[in-house]
Amino acid sequence: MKSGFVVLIGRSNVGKSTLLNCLIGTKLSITSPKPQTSRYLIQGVLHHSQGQAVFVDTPGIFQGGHYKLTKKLTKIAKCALANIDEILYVVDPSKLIGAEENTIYNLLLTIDCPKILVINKSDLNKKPYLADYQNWQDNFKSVIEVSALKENNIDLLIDTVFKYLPIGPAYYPDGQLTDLPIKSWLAELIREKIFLILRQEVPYATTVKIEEITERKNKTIYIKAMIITSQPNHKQILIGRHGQQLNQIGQSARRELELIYNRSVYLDLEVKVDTHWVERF
Ligand SMILES: Nc1nc2c(ncn2[C@@H]2O[C@H](COP(=O)(O)OP(=O)(O)OP(=O)(O)O)[C@@H](O)[C@H]2O)c(=O)[nH]1
Ligand SMILES: [Mg+2]
Repeated sequence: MKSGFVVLIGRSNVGKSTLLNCLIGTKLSITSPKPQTSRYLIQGVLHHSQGQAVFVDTPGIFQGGHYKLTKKLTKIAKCALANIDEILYVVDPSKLIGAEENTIYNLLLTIDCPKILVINKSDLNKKPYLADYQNWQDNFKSVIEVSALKENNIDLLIDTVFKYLPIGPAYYPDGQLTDLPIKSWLAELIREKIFLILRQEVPYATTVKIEEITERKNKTIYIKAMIITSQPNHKQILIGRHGQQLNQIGQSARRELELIYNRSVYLDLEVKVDTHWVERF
C-alpha cells in the first residue's frame, strides 16, 4: 500500500479546512469566512483502496496582522512542513497574488517533496487571477482546479495525491479518521460558532475549553464548556444582552451536535476572562 503525510498549506481563507473535510468526508476541521480561523494542526485520515493518506490541515500563513496569535499560527503552519511526503498548496483564484502569497510560494519551492497546486473555489463565477496561478505550473507535479465547497474534482485530486505517495505502512488503525481528541473537537465546534456569530476582533481573543462530558441517565449528553477571552471588555459582548449572544452560540453548536449524535445534548456554556491564554498558547 501507499501512505504518507500530506500537508494542506496556504493563505488564510483559501479553503484548506473545507478541503480537508471534503477529502475525509466528515467535518473534522472548523471553517468560517473570517481569516485565521484554524489554530491547530488537524490530521484527517483517508482510508482508501490505494492506501492511507494522512492529510494535515494547518493555520493560514498570514503576514502582518496585529494579533499576538498571528505569529504563533504562522509558526505552527511552517512547522507542519517538516518530515512530510507531499504538499497540497491551496490557493484562491479570486485573490491577487501579493507579497504574502509570493512568500509562501517561495518557501514551498525550497521544500523537496512532491507538490500539487490546488486551485480551489472553481465554483466562483469570477476568478480574475486564475491564469496567474496556472503560470506556476512548472514548479508543481500537477495543477488541479477543485471546489471544496461543491466537492468538484475531488476524486481526481485524491488519485493524484496517491500517485505521488511512497509505499509505506498504515499510520492509523482502520476506521480512525483523526488524531483530534473528542474534547478538542467539541471545543473547536464551539469556537467555530463564535467565529460565525461574533463580529470583528472578539473571536481572535477567544479560546474554548471543555470541562466535562457526561452521559446522563436519559441518554442526554451533558457538555460543560468554558469560553475564555483575553479581553475583559469582550466578556459582556460574548454574553450579550440578557445572555442572548451566548444562547445563540450554544444553540447553534447544540443543534449541530444533536444531528451528529442523534441524541439530545445539554450544552452548558460559561464565559471567563484570562488575560494570559494567548501567551500560553
Ligand atoms: N465559493 C467557495 N467558497 C469556499 C470554497 N472552499 C472554501 N470556501 C469558503 O471560504 C471560506 C474560508 O474557508 P476555510 O476552509 O475556513 O479556509 P481556511 O483556508 O481553512 O482558512 P484559515 O483556517 O483561516 O487559514 C469559508 O467561508 C468557506 O465556505 C470553495 O470551493 N468555493
Ligand atoms: Mg482553516
